[in-house]
Amino acid sequence: MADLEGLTTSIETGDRAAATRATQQAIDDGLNPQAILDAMTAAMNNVGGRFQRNEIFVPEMLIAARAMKEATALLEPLLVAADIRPEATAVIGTVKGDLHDIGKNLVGMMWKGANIEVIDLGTNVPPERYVEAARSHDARIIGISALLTTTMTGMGDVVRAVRDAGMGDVRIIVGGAPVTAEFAREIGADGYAPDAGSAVEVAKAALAR
Ligand code: B1M
Repeated sequence: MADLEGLTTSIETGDRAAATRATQQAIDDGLNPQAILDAMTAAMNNVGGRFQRNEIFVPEMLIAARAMKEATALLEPLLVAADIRPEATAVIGTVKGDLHDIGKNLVGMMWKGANIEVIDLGTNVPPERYVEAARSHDARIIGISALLTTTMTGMGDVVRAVRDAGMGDVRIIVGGAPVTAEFAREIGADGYAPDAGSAVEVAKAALAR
């Protein structure tokens, strides 16, 4: 029987086998994918809090992140609709200097599920790479993720690089834990999403403009 609390605990402790088992069980039992994802995200929030209180350190964060990644990979097919022609292409990446990619990957999955083709540039992406990829893939959306207060300022560099390249019709959407709607406005982004679910609505609204 599905055990979402057990799923949270197994990700928190970095037990990959238990995390994937619990995820598969929850899927097989027909639980709502969003509820499964919420149990996983709760684990990462607990991990973040414990890191802040110096109860755990980077290696523990890393093994929790690995367990989360393996577990979310099982969820991906449920979040992605198959066999439909993409409405638009988006390139997505985590900003230069930043290696966090779980949130970015979730946004990518949700966009795929919303019929947007996603070109994932990975992490530590410099501004010129977003520009080149958007141009070569004829993308209409650029998604930038940042998890660190020290790297979020780099999002402004990406916006400038895209505008300087004369790509005014490309919509830039930003997000990540330290990012706010006000910050997004300040740097001239076209949209801000606080989570992967709302990133779909924000992308659709940006495409409709
Ligand atoms: Co890091 N880390 N980390 N870390 N880490 C945080 C972010 C931190 C808040 C922990 C803490 O202190 N409580 C803190 C940042 C403090 C700050 O700047 N304010 C921190 C730190 C300090 C660091 C290091 C500097 C630690 C060190 O080395 N001393 C270091 C930096 C490395 C670097 O990037 N250069 C570091 C390293 C790491 C690991 C590598 C160990 C690992 C990342 C592994 C990986 O991603 N592959 C890691 C982890 C796992 C975390 C926490 C625990 C979890 C992040 C996560 O995956 N959350 C995190 C604490 C926390 O967030 N509670 C922390 C789950 C994920 C689903 O949420 O990414 O927020 P999130 O994504 C959400 C939304 O933000 C939004 O949608 C997602 C889903 O709903 N969203 C978007 C994200 N991107 C979006 C883009 C959009 C729209 C919405 O549009 C394009």
